[in-house]
Amino acid sequence: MADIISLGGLQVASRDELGKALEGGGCAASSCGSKAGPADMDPATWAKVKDHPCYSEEAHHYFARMHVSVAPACNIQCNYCNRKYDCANESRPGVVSERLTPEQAARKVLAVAAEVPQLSVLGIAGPGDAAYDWKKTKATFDLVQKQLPDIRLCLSSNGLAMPDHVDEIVAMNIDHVTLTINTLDPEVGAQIYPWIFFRGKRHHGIEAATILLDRQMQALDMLVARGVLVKVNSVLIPGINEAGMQELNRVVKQKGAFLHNIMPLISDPAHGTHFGLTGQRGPTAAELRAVQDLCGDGANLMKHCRQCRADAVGMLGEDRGQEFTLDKLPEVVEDDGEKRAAYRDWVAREREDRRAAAEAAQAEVAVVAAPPMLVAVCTKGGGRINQHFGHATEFQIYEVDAAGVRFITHRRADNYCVGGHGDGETLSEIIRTLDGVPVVLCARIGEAPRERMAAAGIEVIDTCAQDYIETAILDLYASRNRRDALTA
Ligand code: CLF
Ligand code: SF4
Repeated sequence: MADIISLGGLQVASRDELGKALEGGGCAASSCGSKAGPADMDPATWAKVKDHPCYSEEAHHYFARMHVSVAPACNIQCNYCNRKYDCANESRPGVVSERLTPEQAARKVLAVAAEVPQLSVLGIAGPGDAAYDWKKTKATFDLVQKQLPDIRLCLSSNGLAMPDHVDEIVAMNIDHVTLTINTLDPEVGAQIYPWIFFRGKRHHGIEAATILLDRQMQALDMLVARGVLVKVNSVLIPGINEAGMQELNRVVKQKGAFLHNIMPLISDPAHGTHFGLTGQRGPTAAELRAVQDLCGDGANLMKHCRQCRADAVGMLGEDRGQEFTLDKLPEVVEDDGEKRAAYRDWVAREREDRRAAAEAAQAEVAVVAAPPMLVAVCTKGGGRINQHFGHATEFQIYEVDAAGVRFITHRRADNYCVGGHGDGETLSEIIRTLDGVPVVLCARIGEAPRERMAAAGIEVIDTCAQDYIETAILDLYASRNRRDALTA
């Protein structure tokens, strides 16, 4: 008898059926717009990133991560952090995650792996510092590696303790490490870090920032030299560190960082952080984009970060953490990895198909001489336009021109449709959120919201349901420009 494979709400009888079920009933055209694909790097690096939703923009359409919050101790103070909450170097501030022992965490990872075939990475990203609270980090990773050798391990740190653990990190096959580096200038650092605790002593001001920066650079050099992929996170703090961001980007690229993730400061008095209480604001979307654009020639930028929770579970942009809280975990979990293997086979085929179609669609726009266009997309994952407008809680924003299609950012909004009814106030908010974006592609939209969006100057198109995102955008851009040329 064929094995039944269950994926979310789907139950299918074979790997081929799993593929079909995930593809949906849509058009066969496909594309891959991610510029960082196998053609852009050596095979060993591609093998490390192809299933990692944070290190590969393309992979974030297919793969899920989960975090476990096991290492709460921290050795520095950041002015954007309140220790009651998650580590704001990687996660959304003002959120409290469920703290676990290494044994509880390993049980949770097993339970999630059995239910979520997209799971490819386990990360430890606060609260606290995974390299400083090392014993708990290591114990967790050791347990998980024994049970689930196909799950990649990933950790995030402020870097101060990191040089002490590089040998173990390499020995444990942890091949993805995030270092948060906010500045190269100790005087700027002193405005971000009031103190650090290093080698049994507390340091303040410029002295503290100098030690931290030296250790961060040492950690970056050591990890890169040992073949670990390093992502550098930088929290963009207007008026404090934005002037040095381009130089920071250049230096981390020169030192071999794989990605640079420039994240907006999220500051709110309710979070009780120094910056929140003293009125330090975060950057606007335009300010963040301007800094990212300045860094275009430096380290590859990550633009799809969702600043997720320290106990997040699922695809980036979704959080299934509440389905897997400690009280809901089964005592015994059976997992043979079959569902994950089937899913990965399907993704490999799907990616090839997308790439072939992308090349064809790209050829159509290569001759277009027109300004770039922004397009918002509603998607549930799989790289397809497969979400109802009313269900979208975020819009993925792409830019297209003759050079091709590029992911720019995501913009969050409450979903318009709740309990089968549209909410006019939410629609007004969505219109504000989509400021400057003239077109939305979605799987479906009702007539009433379509008309209101059109009145606000935003066209919503639902004739490309289930198409691959990049192909649909390229086709739209090419056909618009053909039409404009005919009517000129
Ligand atoms: Fe987690 Fe971070 Fe690893 Fe990803 S998250 S430890 S690298 S597995 Fe990813 Fe989340 Fe952004 Fe982090 S979207 S907050 S970058
Ligand atoms: Fe908070 Fe993370 Fe900074 Fe520690 S490293 S103070 S947990 S933001």
